[in-house]
Amino acid sequence: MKATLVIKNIDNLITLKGENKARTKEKLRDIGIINNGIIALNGEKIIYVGEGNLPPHIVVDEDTIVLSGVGKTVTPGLIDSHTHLVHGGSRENELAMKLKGVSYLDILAAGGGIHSTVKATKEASFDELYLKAKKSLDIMLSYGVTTVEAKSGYGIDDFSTEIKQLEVAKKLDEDHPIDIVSTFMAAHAIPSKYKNNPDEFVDIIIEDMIPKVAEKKLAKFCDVFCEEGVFSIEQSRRILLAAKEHGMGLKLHADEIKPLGGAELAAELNCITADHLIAASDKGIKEMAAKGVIANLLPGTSFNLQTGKFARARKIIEEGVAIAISTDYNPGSCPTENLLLIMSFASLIMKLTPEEVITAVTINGAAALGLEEKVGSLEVEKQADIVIFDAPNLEYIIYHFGINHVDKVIKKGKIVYEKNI
Ligand code: IZC
Ligand code: ZN
Repeated sequence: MKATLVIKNIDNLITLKGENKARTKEKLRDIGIINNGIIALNGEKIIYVGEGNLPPHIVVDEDTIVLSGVGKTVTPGLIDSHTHLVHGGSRENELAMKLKGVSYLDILAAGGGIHSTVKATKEASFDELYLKAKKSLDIMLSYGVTTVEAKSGYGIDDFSTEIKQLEVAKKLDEDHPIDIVSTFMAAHAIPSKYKNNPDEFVDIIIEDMIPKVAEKKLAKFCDVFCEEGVFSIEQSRRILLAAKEHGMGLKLHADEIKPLGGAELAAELNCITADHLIAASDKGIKEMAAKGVIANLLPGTSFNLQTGKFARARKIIEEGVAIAISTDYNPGSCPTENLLLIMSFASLIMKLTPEEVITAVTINGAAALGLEEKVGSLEVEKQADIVIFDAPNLEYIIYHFGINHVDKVIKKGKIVYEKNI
């Protein structure tokens, strides 16, 4: 078979070879490294992964692009499985309040926070939202990210804005090298109009919005911000059960700030992920392990909220829960697209090993989006989404933090980003 692209003499080829499912416990550290590795692609697919030279049945001719992997570390394309990508405006005005100690939930309760982004997103045109999100995707791609989840949630009761966000994400999925997976999240804040009767808004989400989003096939998943002063456990349960009936996968912003029992609810409903989990209880973590719910950990948000509290990642792993790691890119609680920085936070602050971190942003990130059969590891037949790092080993990428070590990004077999130095 003809190879269209080959990377040879790769110092550290990190394959993540193994079962196409979220990895737990010691399997989180089994990342399938090949020294002096070689990988061959044909079109969008991987056709060979091994050590040394290619076997005779893989044909290299004058049309084959051949790249050197000397001094390089190669990984699967990184997956950012929790972002609020499409939004208008930004919230740097909150910095002064944060520095004075005003909390995220206090800013929200005072009508700021998410509500100010709702206003900016309503006012922005489709094209403005598209160009802003595209700029973020270009940054993400430069950091080695090849698949991104994007939530709506800045229209809340204004359904046309929710749809506008999802349609922007859909168009970007078509136009941009990065694959985008959409999540419907009108349940992101209680609109001021429904402050005194939030259940009425919950009814609207269930009866009007979810059926229409499902019919238009605009979202693979549904998510709820289950938090004190936002959506209660009971309201979150009702919304997610309705989404399930309409064929959507379930996600939950669980126990981010207050310990409401979000982890327990995610387990009860068989959510694909429970995200944040900073205040998750021991019981909730155990129940997630029993049900195979993936913990999506977002240390950049803890850093930005300045509470000093991070998810208990080591405990979560010990209990047998699979972990993913994401940026949570959003204009309020984590305004960065830089997944590499978040990976360093996951290691340096949450005490994850580099092996656990890379697994969390590749095969486990893929599983967090239901894409584990297609991406997340470098194996024959998988989609050729690959990052070449200008780094001698994985530890170096995590340890030498805040720097972009990406040399090239390959998406569906094509070089889509190259560092220009
Ligand atoms: O805009 O504040 N946590 N939702 C829940 C967010 C953060 C995004 C935001
Ligand atoms: Zn979020």
